[in-house]
Amino acid sequence: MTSRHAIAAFTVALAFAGAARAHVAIVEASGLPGGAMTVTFRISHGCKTLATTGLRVELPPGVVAQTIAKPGWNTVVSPATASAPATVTWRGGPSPERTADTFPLGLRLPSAAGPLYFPADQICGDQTVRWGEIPPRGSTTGALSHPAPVLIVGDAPAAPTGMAVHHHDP
Ligand SMILES: [Cu+2]
Repeated sequence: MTSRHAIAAFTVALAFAGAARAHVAIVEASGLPGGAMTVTFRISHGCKTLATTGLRVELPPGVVAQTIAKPGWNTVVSPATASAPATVTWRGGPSPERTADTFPLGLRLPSAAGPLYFPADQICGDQTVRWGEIPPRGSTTGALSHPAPVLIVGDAPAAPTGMAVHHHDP
């Protein structure tokens, strides 16, 4: 194992460590620099007692998105402006309060390695829950209460984050 591989593997391990507390997260742990891939944003439940009616994610600079049809939902990509990042917004559903749901998106990744954060707003009618916390460089999202979804760009193989089971007190 080269040191470059070791670093990538370690970074993916950090991503796994953060996944257990992630409530809105990207299922795939990693992707290849410059690669095209389909990622899946997963919500674990609604906003406390409310059903989910929308999800909006901010795209990191250098990431290009292509919508993928999701039955019952309308998906819109909005380009970046001088003051705001590009976003992808899904509207539809609703996804019931205690139900997980998945939102697929095609991505073209930048060529630089490193973590990419996708701050997200989970929309439940007129309420919004922000999943936008980004950890200090080199640390994990594990200690954050509302971490942003993260994808690691590196040369480790993609692997699921094992977040199928999710439990906490609301
Ligand atoms: Cu949760």
